[in-house]
Amino acid sequence: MVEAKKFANELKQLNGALKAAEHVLITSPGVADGDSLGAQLALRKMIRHRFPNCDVHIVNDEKLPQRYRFLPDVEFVESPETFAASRGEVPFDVGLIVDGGIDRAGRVRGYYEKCKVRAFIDHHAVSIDYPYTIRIVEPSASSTTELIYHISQSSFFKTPLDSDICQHIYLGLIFDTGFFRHSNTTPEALELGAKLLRSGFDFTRVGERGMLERTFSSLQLLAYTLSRAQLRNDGKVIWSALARNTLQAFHAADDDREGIIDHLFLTHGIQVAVLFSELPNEKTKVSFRSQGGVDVAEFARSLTEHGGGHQKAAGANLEMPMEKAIENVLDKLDALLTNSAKCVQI
Ligand SMILES: [Mn+2]
Repeated sequence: MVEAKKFANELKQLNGALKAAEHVLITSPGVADGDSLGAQLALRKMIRHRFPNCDVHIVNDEKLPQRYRFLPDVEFVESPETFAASRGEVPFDVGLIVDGGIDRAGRVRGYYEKCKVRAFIDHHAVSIDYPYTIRIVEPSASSTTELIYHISQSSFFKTPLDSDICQHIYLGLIFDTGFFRHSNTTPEALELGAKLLRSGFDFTRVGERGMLERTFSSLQLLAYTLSRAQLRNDGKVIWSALARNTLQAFHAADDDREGIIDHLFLTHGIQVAVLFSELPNEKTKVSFRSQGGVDVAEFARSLTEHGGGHQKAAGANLEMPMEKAIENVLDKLDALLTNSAKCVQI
């Protein structure tokens, strides 16, 4: 249950800092996804409503994926290049990072660290140790946009729920819950979905364009990767691999890999799905999905200390070429499944 009251002190502090601020920075780590982008756009709307004279910039280190460019206000999302050219070195007063920590904010980290007030708003249970000035973290929120919704409706901000902000919040909700399917789909998340729909935006369009639509390159990449999938361990494991030259052959971008693992995972009878993606410099990204019997977060951590995620969805970046990673990871997974099968028999 998400309650803004729980963060009354933090919200008071945030409101005070924003009131005194001229220049505000909003960012998110890594490549924007439906939740991190929705959260940034909704937050911008909230701040601009309460403090119309405030100069608010959304700056992300990575390029905004094409699929989100239909959203309202998306023209306000900047990259460090365009931003530095238009603005120069004027420092920000308040920096806000949403849906993940500052450790993965890339080039935006420098701007954030110079802010007098550094706020962190997130729903992930684990976060890095960083001296944030204001920390609003609520793991019971299905998505960061659900948390932003409650902040925006608190007595400090009272943001009107127009159809634009409702789209932003809705995109985060459907992205992080997988269209209200994953275990983080709480009754509150569904009730919020219903409330947002009442603002009258085209939710079919937001769901299809923001979540399901693929470019033709990406569709071909998906088809190719699925056609090369293999079963293993009596059909309990399904896996496939994506080489960099395959991406190039289909003129596909890195984020075109999005969603492939979910197709593998939804194969009847499997327990674990694994997708290997070749990275530059002889590194390999490995992603896992599990039906629940195998804790893939624990397994990912056993591969490297930087591995992790959730029990049913996890990943790791391995410092080895893809061929070696495939052999290594699948052997270890076989051993794990064989051992757990023995345990069940006893
Ligand atoms: Mn999220």
